[in-house]
Amino acid sequence: MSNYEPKAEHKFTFGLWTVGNVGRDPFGAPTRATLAPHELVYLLGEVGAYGVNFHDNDLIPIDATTAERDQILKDFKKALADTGLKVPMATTNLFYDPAFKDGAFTSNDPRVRAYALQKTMNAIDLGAEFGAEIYVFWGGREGTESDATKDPIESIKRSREAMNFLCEYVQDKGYGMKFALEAKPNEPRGDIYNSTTGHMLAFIETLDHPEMVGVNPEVAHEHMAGLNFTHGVAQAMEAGKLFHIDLNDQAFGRYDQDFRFGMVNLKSAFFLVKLLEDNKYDGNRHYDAHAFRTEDYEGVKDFARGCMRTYLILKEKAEQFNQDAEIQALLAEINADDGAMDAYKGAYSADKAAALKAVDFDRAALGARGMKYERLDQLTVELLLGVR
Ligand code: DIG
Ligand code: MN
Ligand code: MN
Repeated sequence: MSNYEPKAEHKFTFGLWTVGNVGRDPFGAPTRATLAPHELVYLLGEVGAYGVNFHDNDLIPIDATTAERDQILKDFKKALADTGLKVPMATTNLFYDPAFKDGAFTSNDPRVRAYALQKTMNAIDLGAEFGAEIYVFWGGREGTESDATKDPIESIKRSREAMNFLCEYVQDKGYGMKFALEAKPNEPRGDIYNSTTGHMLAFIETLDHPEMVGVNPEVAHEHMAGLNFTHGVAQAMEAGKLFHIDLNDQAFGRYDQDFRFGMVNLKSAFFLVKLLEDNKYDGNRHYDAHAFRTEDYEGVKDFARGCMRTYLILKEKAEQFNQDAEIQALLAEINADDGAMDAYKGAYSADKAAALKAVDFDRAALGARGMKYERLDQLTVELLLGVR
């Protein structure tokens, strides 16, 4: 039996808000006590995580006194030193406080927009203090319930102005951080701007410093939009913009469930892990997920271990897929190329276009070919079921 124990090299990380989730939901009170940040670091150390991430207010409550802040930071730093955990990513809570009820960077109130910039600069400073190299932006409140309230083009401009300002702040401070933008289609707002990873990739290209900015796709959020998560991640990866990733799971057509990785869609989780591993993704594997509300903290540890074990088991399945002789023979046959079309590949030329227009294709034969995808997918399913 292989060893599915997490190691630092796997770069498995969790946010304080994930294992620290107290089980509150819109219809129920917390089912778990609140643990302090340093207690959560020890919990993550116990289960074998590589790193811990935080929103500014996960670590320092928004109304903390200076003395409280100093004590929290002292305890947190000691826990990091004791466990060896890193802080690879930080982010800002621009969604919980009532001040952000109408958004942060896209709020209709210019004082809120300015306060959001101030809060984010301070949170960036805090992340830099712990060596965070990735800074995530999730605009949970950047949106509308009624489009009577905001001009969507003005909202794009406000978002761009904020990102340009904050990119230059990071450059000015010499932090060397990169930004990762996280999309979500809705919840908590009726509709959230830049609703999918694809929207974010387009938005990034309109910024003054696009080289500093990538994406942080989340499984649950793309599933909420009814999309194939692996395809979105592939597009970000191919564009050199996969700066971070939020792993979890999510049934389609549901509110944001943030389930344990692989809990719902094992097959799509397999293709995601295969994509990341085949392409030697070297970023953090962040689990933005939380345990069922039914769990105590032993159950939270089960949740965290399950996230990491499932990833490692699927990583082994991907290696097995790549070494499976029958699967690989099928893929070779499916992708066979006799070179007959080589003259028409690659960049355009007038000669190439003229020659291609003169080719007489046997359309019936093209349509009659059996692709053997049923066999290939069945072999994949049987590999995942453990009978290959
Ligand atoms: C929710 O999916 C968001 C926030 O938790 C956080 O800002 C971001 C970082 O993973 N994900
Ligand atoms: Mn989510
Ligand atoms: Mn997330």
